Amino acid sequence: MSGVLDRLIHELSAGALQVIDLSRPLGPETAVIELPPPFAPSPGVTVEEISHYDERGPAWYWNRLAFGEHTGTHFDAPIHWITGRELPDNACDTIPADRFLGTACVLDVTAEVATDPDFLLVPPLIEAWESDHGRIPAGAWVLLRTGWSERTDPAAFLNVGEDGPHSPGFHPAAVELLARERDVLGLGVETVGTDAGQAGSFEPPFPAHTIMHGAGKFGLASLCNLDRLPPTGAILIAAPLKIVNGSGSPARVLAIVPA
Ligand code: 23J
Ligand code: MN
Repeated sequence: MSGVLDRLIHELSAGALQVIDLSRPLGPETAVIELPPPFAPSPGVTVEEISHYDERGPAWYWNRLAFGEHTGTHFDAPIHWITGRELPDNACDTIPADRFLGTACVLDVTAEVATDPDFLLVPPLIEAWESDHGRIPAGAWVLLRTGWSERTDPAAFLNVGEDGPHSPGFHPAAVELLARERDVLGLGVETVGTDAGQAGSFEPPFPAHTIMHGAGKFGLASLCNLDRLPPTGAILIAAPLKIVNGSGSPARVLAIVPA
């Protein structure tokens, strides 16, 4: 029991470390982002049986799946956004696999979001978090805990009004700080996308996509169970399918935490 990997397995089986599933179920009920016309819509999930222990396959059951790359709990690759289109190793199949693991910094704005669904994380709140927990290290995932994953009803989760969706996210200055001065691995959120609902009218539009992906960084959307993570110290595993030229992928996102 000397090596770090032996200790990891021992502590997992002894219950000193736990695996937390940060992924939501992926199925026909999964709510997908609603983009206004003239933009092409996200298609949602369809599941079609290929066989079910029947004449189509007497001893096997399997399904044909269809969905957009950005569906449910999913990973955003830099190639998703025009700002990241020319970067090296910017797609699901070319990102080096060691970048699918990182430490997680969890910033809790649940109380603020409870009274303001359009709440945005701003730089002073990042600095306040750092004075409590230490500087966000390079290569860390920054996870925004909002409580939004408790909205299991699709309409409440998307929260679309006449003036578009209302959901929390990051102020452009916060994204700039995290991308350029902290050199994070990426941003993770409980909402349908990494940008706030109203972010289409920000400057720049969709800063969590425009700035992060332009800097070669990633996104994770529709996470859950962030309330089960410590502010620091969790290890996150978030690997997209190895889709050739993929802009993103549903992912099983896991965290390893002290029990
Ligand atoms: C496509 C267009 C705009 C946005 C998105 C997708 C996402 O949020 C996403 O899932 O990456 S804002
Ligand atoms: Mn996405």
